[in-house]
Amino acid sequence: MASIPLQVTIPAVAAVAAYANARFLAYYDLELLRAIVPTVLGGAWKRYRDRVNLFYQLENLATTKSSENRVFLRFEDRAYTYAQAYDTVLRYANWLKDRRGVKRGDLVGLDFQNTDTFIFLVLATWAIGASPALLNYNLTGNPLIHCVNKSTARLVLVDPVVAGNVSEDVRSALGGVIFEVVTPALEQEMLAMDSVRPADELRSGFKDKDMAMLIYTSGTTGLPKAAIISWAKAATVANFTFRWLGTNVNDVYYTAMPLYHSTAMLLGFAHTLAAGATFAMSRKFSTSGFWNDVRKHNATIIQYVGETCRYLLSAPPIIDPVTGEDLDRKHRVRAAFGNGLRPDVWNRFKERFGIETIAEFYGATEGTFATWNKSRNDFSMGAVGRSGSLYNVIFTREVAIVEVDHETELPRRDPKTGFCTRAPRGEPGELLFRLPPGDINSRFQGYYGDEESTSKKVMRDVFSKGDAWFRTGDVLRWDNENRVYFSDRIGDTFRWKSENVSTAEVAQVVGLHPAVLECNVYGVQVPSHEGRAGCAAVVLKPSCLVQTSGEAARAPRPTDDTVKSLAEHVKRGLPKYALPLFLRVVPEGGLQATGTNKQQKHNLRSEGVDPARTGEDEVFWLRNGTYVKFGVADWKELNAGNVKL
Ligand SMILES: *[C@@H]1O[C@H](CO)[C@@H](O)[C@H](O)[C@H]1NC(C)=O
Ligand SMILES: *[C@@H]1O[C@H](CO)[C@@H](O)[C@H](O)[C@H]1NC(C)=O
Ligand SMILES: *[C@@H]1O[C@H](CO)[C@@H](O)[C@H](O)[C@H]1NC(C)=O
Ligand SMILES: *[C@@H]1O[C@H](CO)[C@@H](O)[C@H](O)[C@H]1NC(C)=O
Ligand SMILES: *[C@@H]1O[C@H](CO)[C@@H](O)[C@H](O)[C@H]1NC(C)=O
Ligand SMILES: *[C@@H]1O[C@H](CO)[C@@H](O)[C@H](O)[C@H]1NC(C)=O
Ligand SMILES: *[C@@H]1O[C@H](CO)[C@@H](O)[C@H](O)[C@H]1NC(C)=O
Ligand SMILES: CC(=O)N[C@H]1CO[C@H](CO)[C@@H](O)[C@@H]1O
Repeated sequence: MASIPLQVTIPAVAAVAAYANARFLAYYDLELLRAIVPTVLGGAWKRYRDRVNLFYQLENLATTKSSENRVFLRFEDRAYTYAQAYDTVLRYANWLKDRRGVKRGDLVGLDFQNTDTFIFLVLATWAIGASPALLNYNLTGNPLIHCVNKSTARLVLVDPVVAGNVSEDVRSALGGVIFEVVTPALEQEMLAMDSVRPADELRSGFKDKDMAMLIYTSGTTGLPKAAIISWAKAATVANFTFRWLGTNVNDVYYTAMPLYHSTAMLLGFAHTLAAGATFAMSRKFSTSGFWNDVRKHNATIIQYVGETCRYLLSAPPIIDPVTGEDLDRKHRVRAAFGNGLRPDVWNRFKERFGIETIAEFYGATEGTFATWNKSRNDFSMGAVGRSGSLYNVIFTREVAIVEVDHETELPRRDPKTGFCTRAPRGEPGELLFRLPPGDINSRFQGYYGDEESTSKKVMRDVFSKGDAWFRTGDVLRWDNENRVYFSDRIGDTFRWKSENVSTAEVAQVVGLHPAVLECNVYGVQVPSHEGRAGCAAVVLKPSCLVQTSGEAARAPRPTDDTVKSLAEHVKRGLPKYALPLFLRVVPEGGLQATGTNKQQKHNLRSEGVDPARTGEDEVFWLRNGTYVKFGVADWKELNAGNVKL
């Protein structure tokens, strides 16, 4: 598996070098090694020179002749060179320090959509040895109170566009915190500060494991958790990814994913900074605006997450209003980089938009490792990682896929030995990463001020007494050809007829049906049945719906043919126990997603198929081999125990 320990030590590099002479070195290994070795050595050099702070990367680029006039940032109609951005950052830093009393080691809350100001403020906090806490701008009320409180920030700077989300109840619940909207007038005040470089002392003495920033996990259930992103993690992820993708100074990296999340912040922004390239962004994602912005900024690399590519695929082609030309392939994008691209979208996306390379990675914000695959063909379509034998030799020590107990949602322990068992090749299991048992913190910094959540991610005595491993909560399969596939999130897999059903794998099959634009699969409780029955919530192509002209806002109704062919399709593609017994047709935009376009399941799951809770949506169930309407009478029959599924 192509796994990148975020703190590989020099001895590991030496080991790698030794293996590099061996005959069995595969091409993918070489590609990865070319990225890893300089990253590791670069990290050691930074530590040695007391320069772990990413501010120094901006400074180097801004004060070197060959790069100072290169464009660093593009946003809307504005562009800043490295030198201009550096000048602005120094002024903002001095404002934070002198006018707001922010000190070395403090946290500053930033509640922003993607803007140039947001980027400058992140760099400005680093410039004075402080760290930003990146708040999800969409949060309001209790979740926002919780996130700000957890961060311990005394100052929260707010984007004027989202100021409405910081309501009076938030301000009064957090009496000691100052919320300040960054109006154009306030920005003028910041810009009027002197452009003096804050002293090195403010940034000196920080260690690899110290916090660069706080990023909140989107927390599909419960309140967000504040993951500590260390300097080592930020720099290693950034440096490894730019080397692996081959990002160079002429590249323009474009993202519309929110910068408060690690994907855009680390794999987008920090990546571009490490490469010394140009970073372009949009305020937020919009299906209709995406390609126009890509063209406007001359982007060469685009970033996607989750269902982003599916949304882009489902949109009609953009036609040039003047020439009538189809603009789908009119761009300079050479690579799409991200995570969560489903196999059913992979090829269609590449073909329609003419994109040569898809680079898919897997990793969690708070995780300690990641896996990578860059693909120009479809051999590994849908795989999140691929590696050669070299990696397997070195990293089977560091990585394990273990059998899971789906009742307790924990890795299963052998009743006799008390230890966990590695899943056989090709079988799904939870992905674990080894941690140094005596010094967990050096590799996994955990959640800020949240011992309990932190310790839940660490498992001890897994294969032997005293060892320690990081739990990803993700179920993966690692096949005999060394391809790694994402199977499911733990907790999403459900039990039916004594079998374990992976929702992600079922969704992949359903998603391949031509009528399906988007699909979300989950298990629902049905009266008088053990376990959970599969339910697929789908958004269908308009051409597969009964046209009900005149009637506004009616629930979409699939045609009989569509429903029939969906039943045939799932029966062909899935084992009997995994068939979605229920089909819920939702209107476009009806499937909830996070700010990074990742699907959410919990609401759908709790609504189940009770007609009182599914609203206007039409629900079907599989009877005698085909989908038929499911209604109140059927629900009553189920409740009365008259139906066996
Ligand atoms: C990351 O790359 C930059 C630019 O090549 C380099 O200056 C820096 O030392 C590297 N940092 C780490 C931690 O590898
Ligand atoms: C928060 O602000 C954004 C941007 O104005 C808006 O789209 C969103 O609906 C707001 N959220 C709430 C819960 O009001
Ligand atoms: C903030 O956190 C502190 C310490 O965990 C807690 O005592 C306090 O109740 C929290 N305040 C709010 C408003 O949630
Ligand atoms: C994009 O490229 C075109 C053609 O070379 C050029 O005219 C335009 O100025 C470029 N736009 C930006 C934002 O660099
Ligand atoms: C399903 O998961 C349970 C609990 O982890 C396990 O005991 C059982 O063997 C699994 N069943 C199959 C068919 O894999
Ligand atoms: C933002 O909040 C609004 C209101 O709570 C919600 O409808 C919307 O889905 C949220 N958007 C994102 C991207 O989280
Ligand atoms: C299924 O087929 C059987 C036999 O043809 C029939 O008796 C039964 O009513 C059918 N069930 C449904 C739900 O259509
Ligand atoms: C980096 C990496 O592992 N890339 C591989 C991803 O998968 C494709 C197809 O198998 C390979 O060609 C890449 O080398």
